Amino acid sequence: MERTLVLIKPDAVQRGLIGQIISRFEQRGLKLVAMKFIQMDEALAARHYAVHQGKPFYPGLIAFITSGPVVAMVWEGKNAVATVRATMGVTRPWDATPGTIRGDFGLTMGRNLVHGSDSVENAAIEVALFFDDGEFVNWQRETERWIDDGE
Ligand code: IDP
Ligand code: MG
Repeated sequence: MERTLVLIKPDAVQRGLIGQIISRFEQRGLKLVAMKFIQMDEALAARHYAVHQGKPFYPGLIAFITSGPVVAMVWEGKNAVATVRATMGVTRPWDATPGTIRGDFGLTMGRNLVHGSDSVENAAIEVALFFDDGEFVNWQRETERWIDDGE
């Protein structure tokens, strides 16, 4: 079963959109297995956005992601990585399809509300960056057979 990291970024927290954003992933059928409300420090931000180091927007990105609290979550399900990315919408909110999080709530790239891992490989790395083994909740969802066809 795939797992992926989602961050509700500081802009979405400040705008009071935590509940609506979590609802999108819940409604999609993904299963929440870990969650915490944290303020990221520079070190964590630098590790999380290491691939963007050296790019012109990097300093602004680090300043933004550490500017206020974020909600960090791990969502589980078949094709969880791709499903989260599709639910979020593309990076540039002006290109994001209405009905996606960025397409419904976003206007600019530097305030695009959510982060989601972009590959299964990166998801494993990012999940481990934010969560220790003991922070996952192993629970049985009673609606599972109405969501996952078992194929
Ligand atoms: P993603 O969040 O959709 O995966 P990435 O390309 O991984 O997009 O970029 C990480 C984050 O950096 C974006 O979500 C966005 O907030 C910011 N970002 C990316 N490119 C730019 C840019 O050209 N200008 C400003 N911010 C950018
Ligand atoms: Mg990315």
